[in-house]
Amino acid sequence: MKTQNMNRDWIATAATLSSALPYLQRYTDAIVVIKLGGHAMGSDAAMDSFARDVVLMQQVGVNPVVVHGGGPMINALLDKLAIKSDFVNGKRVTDAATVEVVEMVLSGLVNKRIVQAINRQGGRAVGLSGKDANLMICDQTDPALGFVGTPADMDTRLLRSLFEHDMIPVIAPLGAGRNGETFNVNGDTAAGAIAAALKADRLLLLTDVSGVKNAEGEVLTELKAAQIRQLTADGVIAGGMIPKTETALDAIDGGVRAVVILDGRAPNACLLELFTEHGAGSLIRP
Ligand code: X2W
Repeated sequence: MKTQNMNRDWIATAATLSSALPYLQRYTDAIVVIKLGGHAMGSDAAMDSFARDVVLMQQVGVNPVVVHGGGPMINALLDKLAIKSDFVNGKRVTDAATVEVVEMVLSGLVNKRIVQAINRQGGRAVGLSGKDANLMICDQTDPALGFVGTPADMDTRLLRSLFEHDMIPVIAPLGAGRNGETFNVNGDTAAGAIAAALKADRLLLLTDVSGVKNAEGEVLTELKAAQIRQLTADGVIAGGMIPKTETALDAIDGGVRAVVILDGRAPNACLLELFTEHGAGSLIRP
């Protein structure tokens, strides 16, 4: 027998769906690039929940693109192989042995885990790296970093043809060099470059912090690019947040309409951001 409580739950569900209508309409045909960092990839249950959100987005007319990291997973395999690894300004110093491990872990293990999770929720995800169809041709960032690349020439035709077929690109942050090299690209940098090349409506940077904070430690829910520059000059934005805010500013300069830095560990973080009045994390606009 059905109880009244259950009825009340259904009524609440229907009300939630109804209140989402203006947001669903706003995002029809929108391109939303989602950066899933290694630290934001938790348990299988959390991955399934993320995958469900991505499939729901696609189902309601958004074109989602997932760009992932996997720094902790690369560290784990480098440790097993007894290969030492250092970071300079948030970028991994990448020699010839290291770049092979980076490609194996990112394009292999991590990429396929995400693809499979999305497909298990009824989506059709396709795993790629920046090498596929010349999506992301890179220049060397700095000889001192070895095989670390900066995205230079982008070709998004493959992504657009996947959108036409309702397929969801899942992209590992590796790029080809002009002389046959493999370049390791910081995941945030890759997501920003792909979002800019697509002139995306939103870039969601899913991380393990709740957003950009002011000097009092409160999350700022809406910021202009100029405020980011000021907070950085004042030393309020510091440490690991700097690569995120730099990516956000570059993406906005490159034509992305808005960037959101949010906690990917929060349940349904992407849905909360896109389809409710509440939003989540810090929204950065030009
Ligand atoms: C990163 C790529 C993975 C990444 C690395 O080797 O760790 C560089 O540092 P997260 O999980 O997003 O940090 N590449 C050049 O960015 O992973």
